[in-house]
Amino acid sequence: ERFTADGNTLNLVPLCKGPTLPCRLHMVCFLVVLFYSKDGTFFVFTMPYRMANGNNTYSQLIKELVPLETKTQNASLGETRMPPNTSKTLGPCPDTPPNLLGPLHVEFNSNRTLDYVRKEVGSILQEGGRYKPPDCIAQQKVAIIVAFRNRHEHLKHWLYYLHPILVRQQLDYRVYIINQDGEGVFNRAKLMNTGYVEALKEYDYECFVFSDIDLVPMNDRNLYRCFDNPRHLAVAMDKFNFHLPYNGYFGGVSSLSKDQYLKINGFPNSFWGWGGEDDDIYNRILNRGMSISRPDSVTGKYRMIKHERDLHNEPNPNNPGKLSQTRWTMDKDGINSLKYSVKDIVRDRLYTFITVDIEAPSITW
Ligand code: UD2
Ligand code: MN
Repeated sequence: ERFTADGNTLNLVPLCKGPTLPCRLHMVCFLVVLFYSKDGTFFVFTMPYRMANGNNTYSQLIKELVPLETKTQNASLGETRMPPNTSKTLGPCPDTPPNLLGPLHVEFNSNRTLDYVRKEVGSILQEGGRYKPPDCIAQQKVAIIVAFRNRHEHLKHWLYYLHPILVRQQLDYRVYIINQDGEGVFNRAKLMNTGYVEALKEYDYECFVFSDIDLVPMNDRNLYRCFDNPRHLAVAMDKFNFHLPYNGYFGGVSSLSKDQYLKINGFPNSFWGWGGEDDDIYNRILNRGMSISRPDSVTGKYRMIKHERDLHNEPNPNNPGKLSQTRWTMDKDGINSLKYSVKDIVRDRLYTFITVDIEAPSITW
């Protein structure tokens, strides 16, 4: 007797009629499957699906971080209570982080509050938006730096997606939101310079990732680390139909090691308003004999949160003309000429929020 039609009802458990041996075996198998799936080890079935379709839900994503969370707590307790030699037994994290998922489902329609994000991912982080792998020594110490003003709506989505990704990537990292004070003209590159200096005041970072607040990677194999050459990470954005808009494009998200950054004298401070600063950085890199490293266009996919141009970040008509001068300006306009003052530092669970006065002019063009 197998699964056969019995009148118009289907006999689904034909083997289980009374306490016979086949019946018991059947029940045991059923319970074993139930047990394993509850335990989270059912991944054999869910993983290929997620990897193929990028359809993992956020709760799945977070669930898989829970063992890390427990380890983090143990590790931090361990650090204070155990003798120091325990930390010496940690080996380096592997070149390829083992828990990456590949393609990710990213959408910005859900209502997410900062409190909700804090509840979801806050427990795996330390104050200031910091994480450090508990079970191995991270390959790089990375400061994630975001130029910011008045984009709290984007900040929530960005934190919601980025933290689990960065945790999976086994980085020793902290998130710095560099908030431009006042109503003057916005200056993305100068804010990034400011973030570089402020980050180095508190930790010995080797690598700096500079990101827009509205860009979320769609693949966690796009590593937020530094490479042999300055790296452009946002190579395939939805807004550019998942292609590079032009060969020398360096906008969105990039990473530079401390050495690479110093070699180009950091970023320009003089690009006020929208546009051009990323091209100047690109020129600086080529002028110093380096090239651009990039992920492939599948790994480098991004979604940008749709938005209007902000107030006081209008395109500056003076910026494009400056690009032919980079070779001569880059040595005197950069990290060596940076002037700003810190107004306030807030260490939230999800980020370090630094408000800075960068001596912004009001629009003069
Ligand atoms: C493009 C580049 C960006 C930069 C910019 C020109 C993409 C995806 N990005 O961005 O890297 O080169 O052109 O300057 O092509 N911001 C605020 N508040 C403001 C204004 C800007 O927080 O009032 C920050 C925020 O992080 C934002 C970033 O600056 O993501 C870039 O500004 P944008 O998003 O308005 O410019 P967009 O999308 O054209
Ligand atoms: Mn944008």
